[in-house]
Amino acid sequence: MNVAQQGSKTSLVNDFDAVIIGAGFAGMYMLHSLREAGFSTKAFEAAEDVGGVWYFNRYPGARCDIESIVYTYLFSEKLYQDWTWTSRYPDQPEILSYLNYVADKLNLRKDIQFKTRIHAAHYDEANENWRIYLNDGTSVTAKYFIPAVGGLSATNVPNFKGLNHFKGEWYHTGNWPKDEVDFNGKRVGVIGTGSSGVQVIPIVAKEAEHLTVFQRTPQYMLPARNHQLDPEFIRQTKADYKEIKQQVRNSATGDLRKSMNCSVFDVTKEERLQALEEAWEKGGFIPGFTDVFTDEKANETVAEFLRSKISDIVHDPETAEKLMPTYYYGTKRQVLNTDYLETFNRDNVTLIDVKKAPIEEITTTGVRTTQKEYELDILVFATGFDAITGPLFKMDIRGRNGISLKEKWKNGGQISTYLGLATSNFPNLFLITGPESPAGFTNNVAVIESNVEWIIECVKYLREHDLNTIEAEKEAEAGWSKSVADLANKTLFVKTESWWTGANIPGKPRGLPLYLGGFKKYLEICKEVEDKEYEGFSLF
Ligand code: N01
Repeated sequence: MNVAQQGSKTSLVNDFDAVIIGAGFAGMYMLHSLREAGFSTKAFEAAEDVGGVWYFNRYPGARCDIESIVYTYLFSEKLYQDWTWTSRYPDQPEILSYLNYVADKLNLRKDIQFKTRIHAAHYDEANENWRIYLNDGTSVTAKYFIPAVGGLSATNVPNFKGLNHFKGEWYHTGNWPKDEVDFNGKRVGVIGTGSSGVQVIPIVAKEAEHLTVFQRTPQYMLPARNHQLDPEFIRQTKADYKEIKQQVRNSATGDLRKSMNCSVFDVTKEERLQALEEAWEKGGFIPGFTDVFTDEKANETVAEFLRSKISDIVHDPETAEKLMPTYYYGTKRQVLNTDYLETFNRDNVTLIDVKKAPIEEITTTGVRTTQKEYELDILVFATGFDAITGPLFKMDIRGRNGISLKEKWKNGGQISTYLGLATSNFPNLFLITGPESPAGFTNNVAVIESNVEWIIECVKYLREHDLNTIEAEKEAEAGWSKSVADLANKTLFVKTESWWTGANIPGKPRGLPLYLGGFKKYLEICKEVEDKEYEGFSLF
């Protein structure tokens, strides 16, 4: 037991100054920072070890689509210099190794309790603390409660009739077993063609006797052109550490992506096509024209270019036609791929359009659509996540007067936060990559670092000023939520069904609770609030 010693007002004995949930990128950095600042801290993690989503998403082909040199902690030059990434886009085993390296270097595991789920956290107004309930029936108390659970950790297995009766094996990409799954000689079905499906499909196709892909919405495909990093590039990125950190923090997306800085229509058609061809050859995300996500006609120019690539690559015209997306380009999270379209030229791969012929049932031996039954030995759900709020709603989080976070945000569908970092009626609860933060549209590691650093400065301020509690004010929160919604409503993103808009989960309220003003602007706003001694928050 630790006695919270900050400030004369604090007489309560809490188990910890801070409790964190999760030991992924966010939880690990938060734990390190709180400890460095002298706060007694405990992290709880459901998995057996560190890694967060990179612990659970160990499906074949799992790879990050943000470049390794920035999908990494930048807060510590020593950590940066002592680790060497091997490829442009790091795969899951390498990211997990990296997080293990960090956990070792910073000696984090001694303050993480693994194999422990938190099912509830309740704010106690009398004691001004949080009581956090563990799955072993015990509970702990802390002044600060920090669910560092990310936005993409609550897996979504659609409620198909009959799944319980399926006699084969089935897996979700986001909760993949540690033991290798053997696809050799098997009839495999994959449902879902988002980032996860697009990565797992080419790998499974090479092993399985037959692969059936159940696609509801085709995606625009961008080639990753992943490659090994050469020693000179590695030497240079290490030498450029400070500039890279600076560039990330001055960017719109928290990475080194370049933007075109002009409208689609400021250049000629030839110039536009040349820029798109160059981007296609280079691989990675296409540098954004300023109006591509706000103007339908501008958007269509890029969409048309990407559709033409599908016809170029896929031999069978009928299959190519099924793979053609019609929604606004980029308004579902963009997908980088390696050999995805080429996979449909294989004889052992079949593409089924389940928008046309929806899945009716999982039978004991496979999947039945309204048109046909497909016999399968293994079924893979690449069906994504109950994103953004899902991981928080899995817990019973209650603030003042017993008000539940789920009720606050779900009734009327109104998610509301201040800066994506806090929400009124939930004192001393801090979010990392929370709803209404730039996460989801930004390199998440960059958002994590900025959120953690803001939180640390905040709790240090509270300690220095002998304050026990910080809480977002309702007016500030309403203002932030409105600005988030206003920015989103000017874009084409809100017109498409995606996990960003909540449309992937039946019955989930629609919206786009992510800040689209750009990472740099977000950092400036957060800094201003900090400089004005937490304007928009009540401190007491
Ligand atoms: O999930 P998704 P994901 N019947 O929601 C389909 C990050 N990530 O796991 O589009 C039939 O994108 C659904 O169809 P539709 C990244 O941010 C990153 O792939 O809703 N199909 C869709 O095709 C990413 O965006 C990396 O019509 C159903 C698919 O399942 C996010 O995680 C790798 C269905 C789900 O796609 C989520 O990606 C992996 C149903 N009932 C993930 N329900 C990298 O860094 C859903 N679908 C590369």
